[in-house]
Amino acid sequence: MKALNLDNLIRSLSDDLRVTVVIPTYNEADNLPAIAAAVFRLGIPGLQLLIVDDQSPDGSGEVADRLAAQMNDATSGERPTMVVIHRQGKGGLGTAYVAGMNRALADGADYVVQMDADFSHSPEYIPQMLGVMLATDADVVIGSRYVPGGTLDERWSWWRRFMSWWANLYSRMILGLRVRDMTAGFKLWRRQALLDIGLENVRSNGYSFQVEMAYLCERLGFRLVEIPIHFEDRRIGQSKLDVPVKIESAWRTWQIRWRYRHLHARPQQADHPYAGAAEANAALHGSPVGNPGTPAIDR
Ligand SMILES: Nc1nc2c(ncn2[C@@H]2O[C@H](COP(=O)(O)OP(=O)(O)O)[C@@H](O)[C@H]2O)c(=O)[nH]1
Ligand SMILES: [Mg+2]
Repeated sequence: MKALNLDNLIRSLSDDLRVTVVIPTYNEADNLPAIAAAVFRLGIPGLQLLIVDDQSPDGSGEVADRLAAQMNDATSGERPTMVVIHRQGKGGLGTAYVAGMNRALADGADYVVQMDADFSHSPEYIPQMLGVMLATDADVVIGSRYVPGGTLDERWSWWRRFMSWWANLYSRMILGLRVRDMTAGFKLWRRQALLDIGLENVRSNGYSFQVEMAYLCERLGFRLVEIPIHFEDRRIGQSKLDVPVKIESAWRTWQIRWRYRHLHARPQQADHPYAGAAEANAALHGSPVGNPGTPAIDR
């Protein structure tokens, strides 16, 4: 039997796939042209790249605007190939993702990829992630460092390895989750999964944004698939997630456990895989999913 070629599968289906890749940037001017080129080189028809920049002092926002103008001039699709959101000042990773994901959903994306600008998350995995999502009916596919086959950059010091291992163990133990890579920032989301989560309620802003999203996925009964990736150290520039962000993540883990203590996934209904999750979420938030209303969550 011929082996399944995921790239071919994606290309044959991609007329119907509206994929948006969301990349938040803060001082990534030197990475942006290369990462944008690498994403577009995948050749996934209809793919949109969405940059969320926070007035980066190094001019990332202007670099993104220039790239978007070039890309959109050269293509004539139903929707723009590249979009840039400019926010006023450094607002944090979590709110940048929420802004980008909301825009992607409003613009009709069926699949949303989240990833760093710094090549830690190789765009080469995106076709595989899409293939796995389509083949397994997963709601979320996670590019994971901590499943068999996943690897970390050899240049990571023992201290960074230890801190990453510790952050994962800490949040998994406190929240009682099965996901292996709790702080993974490389994910593919199905549209309905993001709608069911209710992004307007997500509070965490640093690494804990990833933890809160992973927690909601498991509690809402989503199908999660982790695929192994090689995680490369950022090629250029420095990490934007500093010590205060790490401290935020430590206490947020407890807050996440407290806020969502009443959240349980309902049994899923055969004809609508999300029905249970949506209902549970609506009950939790005290308002229909997708309607901001007044959420009934402990703050
Ligand atoms: N818009 C925006 N992007 C951010 C912010 N903080 C980090 N980023 C971006 O989020 C991604 C992850 O941050 P990074 O520094 O790579 O974190 P690390 O991989 O954990 O060291 C990168 O693309 C950053 O440029 C922020 O406050 N606002
Ligand atoms: Mg990074």
